[in-house]
Amino acid sequence: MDFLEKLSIQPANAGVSTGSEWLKSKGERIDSYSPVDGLKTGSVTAADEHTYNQVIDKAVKAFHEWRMWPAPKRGEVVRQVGEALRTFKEPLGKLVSYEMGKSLQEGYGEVQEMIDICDFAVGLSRQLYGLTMHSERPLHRMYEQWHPLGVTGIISAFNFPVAVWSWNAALAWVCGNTTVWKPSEKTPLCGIAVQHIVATVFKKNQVPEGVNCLVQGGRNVGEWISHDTRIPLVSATGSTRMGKALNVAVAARLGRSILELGGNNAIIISKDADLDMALLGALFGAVGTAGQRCTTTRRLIIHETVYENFKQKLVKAYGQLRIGNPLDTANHVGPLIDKDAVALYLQSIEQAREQGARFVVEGGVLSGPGYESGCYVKPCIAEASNDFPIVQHETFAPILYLMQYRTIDEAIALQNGVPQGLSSAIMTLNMREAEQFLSHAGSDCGIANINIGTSGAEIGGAFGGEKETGGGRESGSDAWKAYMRRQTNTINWSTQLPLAQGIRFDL
Ligand code: UN1
Repeated sequence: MDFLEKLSIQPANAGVSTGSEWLKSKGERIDSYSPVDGLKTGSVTAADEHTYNQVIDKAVKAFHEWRMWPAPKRGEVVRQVGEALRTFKEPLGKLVSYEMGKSLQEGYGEVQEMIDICDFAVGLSRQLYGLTMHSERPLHRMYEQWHPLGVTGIISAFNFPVAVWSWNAALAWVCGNTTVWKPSEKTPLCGIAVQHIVATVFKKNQVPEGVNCLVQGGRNVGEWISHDTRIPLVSATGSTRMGKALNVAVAARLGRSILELGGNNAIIISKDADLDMALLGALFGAVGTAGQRCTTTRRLIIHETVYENFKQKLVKAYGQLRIGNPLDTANHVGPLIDKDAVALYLQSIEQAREQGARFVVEGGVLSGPGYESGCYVKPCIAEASNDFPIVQHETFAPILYLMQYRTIDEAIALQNGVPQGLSSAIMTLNMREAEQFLSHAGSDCGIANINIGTSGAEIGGAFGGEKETGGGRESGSDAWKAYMRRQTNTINWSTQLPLAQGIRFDL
């Protein structure tokens, strides 16, 4: 595994860093097992309270320096981080694939998202625009400025072990913030690799120690971050359960959070759809990343007149899927992250059956040569009703539910009829349906697509969703504003002091 060497990963790694420096911690050891072959890849030492506090103090101190760098200078450093990622795309993509279990192409794709967000952030560093306003008072000027906020906590999930961090970090840095990252304890080595890559660039540019911090650990470290008043913004990706707890803790201290939580994404397949296109979109959306994206397609809402035909096509396509080692590019579907995820998958299939679902493609765990890790499962399809509790719930596995509709209103109501609101799509060539779906009376999700599946969003748009998805937006568009504080300035260049609203206060 030469990629580990290329990424400076040791069998045992310190897990707490302020940039180039690594701190000795008495925290627990976290072992990383690959779901690809079940083997132990390495370990990291989690942060203990003492090293955690040292890191946050350093991040606060570094903020005071970093915020004084002109934003385009910060952007230049981020440009170089993008360049370094280009150099390391191959080994880092492989590590993502091996540690997390997604296909090699998707591993590379994830590193590409990191590169893309760096490019985006470089341009952004010259475009942190505020508005100017006309004052109601004579010889006065009003405008707003966006100032850096402070330390940004980033809590990321195993399924996008590096890209989601980069969406946050690249933006936070050009905005003048420092970052403290807690990667998922299921993919700790990805965090180590990225830390090394960024450290080289930061060192060369004399970026203060503390701008890019890493604190490995489990839930307790996440809790320290969410309660920590030194961290004005916490950006967290993960389950709705985690997000609800974190949100309460951050809100209780009136901090800010960006939440990117669960999805329960559907594609509506209209009678006017290009069915071949719909098939591809549904297939990648449902089985890509073994159903472990927040944007994974979990429900297909199919028009009754094309239902049987589409179902047959889908069943046939599932029959052709190759499940196996994700580093082998001939395979379509890799493993789930670990055995706990496999247990949840099996339990969900059981619950679906009990609640009345009818499986048209059966699930199951694969065994035998190549499947020794016990994490490879069969993507499955069930006909179900939208109101089954299991259908209302996000199961992070390749289980796809099919349902029928008659009218477009009914289809949209089904699509919206879940607690989550991340991604949605309609496959149709009918312009009226498409526009209705995108209208204020259409999809209630943060992402709504026409003739594209639910997953695979580009970094240029704001990424995130409504309802139990948490409401946060990351990545493109003006998502950067969440990482800054807005200040309204009024300047009087007259010789008088006129008051607003025409108030007179003469002596
Ligand atoms: C996630 O699953 O947390 O749209 C992020 C997509 C990817 C990002 C998914 N660009 O599927």
